[in-house]
Amino acid sequence: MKNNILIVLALLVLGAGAIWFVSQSSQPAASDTEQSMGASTPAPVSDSQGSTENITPDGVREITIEGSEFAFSLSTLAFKVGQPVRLTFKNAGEMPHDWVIDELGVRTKIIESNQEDVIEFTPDKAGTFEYYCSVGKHREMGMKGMLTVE
Ligand SMILES: [Cu+2]
Repeated sequence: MKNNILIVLALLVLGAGAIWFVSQSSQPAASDTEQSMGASTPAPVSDSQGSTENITPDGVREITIEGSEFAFSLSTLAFKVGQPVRLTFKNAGEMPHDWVIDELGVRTKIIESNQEDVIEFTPDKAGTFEYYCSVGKHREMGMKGMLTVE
């Protein structure tokens, strides 16, 4: 008697397993494509919104700029007087680089390839200022850009 119950239970488990297996194997075609489409669609959106700049809840402007031979990833920037900036400078090149604005007294460290330096500053005056790399002749070779502060 006990053996019979065990056999019935075993058959139930096997039956449930078989039903589960069939329902699993019949679905992936649809759900996989949906998932991969769902995963790939939002990614570019968040990239284009978040990769280079963002404003934190406490009003800090976050921005990322990359330097390489011999240019910055952004050739123009616009900041606001009095709004704090948290700037991440990434060296995407092979040589050491930095990011400098003389008029605002702002500069990152000179960083090696694949390094990054984060600086925080608050522009205290309006104007148009050139930012540049102070290493070697990089500035003359095009490692510069225009910052407008309003
Ligand atoms: Cu440089």
